[in-house]
Amino acid sequence: MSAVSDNSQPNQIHGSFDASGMRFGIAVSRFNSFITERLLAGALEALAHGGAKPSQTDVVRVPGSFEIPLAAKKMAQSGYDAIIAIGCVLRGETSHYDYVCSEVARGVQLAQMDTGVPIIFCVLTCDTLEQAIDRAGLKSGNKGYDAGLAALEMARLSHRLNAGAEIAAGKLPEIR
Ligand code: INI
Repeated sequence: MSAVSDNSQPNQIHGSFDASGMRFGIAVSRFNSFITERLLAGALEALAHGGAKPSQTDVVRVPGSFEIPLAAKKMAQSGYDAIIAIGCVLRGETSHYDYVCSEVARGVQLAQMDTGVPIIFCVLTCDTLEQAIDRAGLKSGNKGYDAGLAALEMARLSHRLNAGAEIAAGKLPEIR
């Protein structure tokens, strides 16, 4: 029986924040563009910090958050390494808010599970405009920037997990 050395450790598989060789797609809602354009700027800043050139990213605009899942899914099917979904839903006087929130979250998750491409969820769901402003670069940081970092990390991690067979065999391949 082969003995495993006492100090052997499991392989650690993780992403990184290096954009080299990656293509990113961003689906942005025009509804509440005062907020979503700030989130977009944050996401682009994070991608640039990862080394992404502007030509590595395509930005697609959709009317509202409800339209994000379809655009994100079509982008995920067309060769991007990660997608960022950006929207902002503000609670109104009717139940419309609840339908838009639940459908955009459900649709984005379905799209990423169907395609196997990471889709980062950067859709703010807030009770007030003030809460949204805080999360779009004021008191609570910029959630778009956080989404950009998540896209970098998940794009790389996804490539590494796609090479899972070789990793399982202990042969770490040249992973881009
Ligand atoms: N879309 C948003 O992105 N945010 C909102 O706050 C919002 N509200 O409040 O109505 C909103 N509605 C539009 C919706 O996303 C669709 O574009 C529309 O219903 C057409 O399908």
